[in-house]
Amino acid sequence: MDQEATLVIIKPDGLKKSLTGNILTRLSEAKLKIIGAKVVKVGNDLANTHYRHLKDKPFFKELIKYISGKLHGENRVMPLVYWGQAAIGKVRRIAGATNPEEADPISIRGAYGRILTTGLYENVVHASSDPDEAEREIKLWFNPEEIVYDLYPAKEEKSNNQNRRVWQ
Ligand code: IDP
Ligand code: MG
Repeated sequence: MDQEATLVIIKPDGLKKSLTGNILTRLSEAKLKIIGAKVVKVGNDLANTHYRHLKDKPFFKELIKYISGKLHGENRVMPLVYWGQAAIGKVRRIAGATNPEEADPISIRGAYGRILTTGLYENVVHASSDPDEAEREIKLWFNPEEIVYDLYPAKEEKSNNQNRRVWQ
């Protein structure tokens, strides 16, 4: 298995419930490297772009409210890039199944997730599910200079007379 990168997002419920430390501890079991991390305020555009492939689902509106913090009065999320051998699968296993009721009780979602009365799965973390999704999501949430490794091709761009790196 090749080295690969994957995106994890600690969702607003994870931050609201002070689970950041627990989640990072669980993820450290995979022995992957964190190569990017930050705290981000999620607006509607970022939320809609991140979940655009789910826009026809009945839970989409609630999902956008959830990831943009409107269900928790907490519009922070914590995106992280993990890197290493078979990173995508390892992180998905530790995160657990999408439905927290079906997730392994010792996975992050099984331990800390719940199903809201609206039916939405409030499941604490996001994790990329395949290499294409990981690339799209990492490029959406991070600029090249916010990641320690050169994961994908980037180029210099001049803006306000300053050079900065953007994804190609
Ligand atoms: P994933 O997060 O396990 O990759 P996706 O299908 O990508 O699952 O869905 C994105 C998010 O939408 C889930 O993490 C969960 O919060 C929510 N979600 C997915 N499927 C359902 C559902 O059937 N009912 C309610 N919420 C759902
Ligand atoms: Mg998904």
